[in-house]
Amino acid sequence: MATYAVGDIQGCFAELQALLQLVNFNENDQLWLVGDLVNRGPDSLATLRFIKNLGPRAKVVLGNHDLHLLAVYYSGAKLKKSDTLQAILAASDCEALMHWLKGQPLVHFDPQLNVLMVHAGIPKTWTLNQTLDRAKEVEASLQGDHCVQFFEHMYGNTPNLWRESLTGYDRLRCITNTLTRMRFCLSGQQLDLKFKGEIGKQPPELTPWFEFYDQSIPRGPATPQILFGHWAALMGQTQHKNIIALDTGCVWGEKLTAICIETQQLYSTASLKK
Ligand SMILES: [Mn+2]
Repeated sequence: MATYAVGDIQGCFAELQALLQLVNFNENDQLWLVGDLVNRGPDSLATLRFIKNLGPRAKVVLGNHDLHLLAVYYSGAKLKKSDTLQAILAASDCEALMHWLKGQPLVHFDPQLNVLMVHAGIPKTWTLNQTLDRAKEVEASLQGDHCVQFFEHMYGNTPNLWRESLTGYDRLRCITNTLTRMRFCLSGQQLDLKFKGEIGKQPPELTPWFEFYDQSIPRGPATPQILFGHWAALMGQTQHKNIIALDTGCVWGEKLTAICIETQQLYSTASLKK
């Protein structure tokens, strides 16, 4: 049995199939997905159906594009010009797919493997248990009776600095933005949420979240490995062996990447985008 974690698919279903073939993915294996299963790419509907049908063999965390799709479906959020979500919204099984997607977590932690998966990243001040608890606050809102209100309040870049005293939708928005949209932070840990580019080209006041995180975590075997996506411009490079970036820009014409968690072997298949 092997566990493969795959970077942002964003509807690149053919590349996902090619990658699974490359690793000889079989019925004893588990598939982890770092989120952004859908949007911008050509076949988000087939991607969602395939992963849902894996049942308990798939572990998914939600990304910002997945949450956007849910907000469009549940609260009538507007589609953007570049969204490629129409086929899902028109599908006969749309409701079942959305219900399944809405039930997925923002963070997945496997204590046996000692691996934590999140779409964007973890702030340096959040312990593992705090991270799981804060993710659960958002998950409870998504899965509860008031998910429409959650989606109506989800969009926005503020508050950009986490504090425990935050309440209500400001608190849920800050947790959601941190776990699903963070890339660069200011020195005081404020989220930037605007600059998406390569490291080295950012404004001087910005630092990647994982540099702060790496400086703050205790060293040793108990520290979980972090798997994340969301940041195609990194092309898999963080320079930290326990912080693994899996988004390698398949939807932008680059490649789709997976890591076998047990062996730490990386695999990738080229984008089919013309
Ligand atoms: Mn993303």
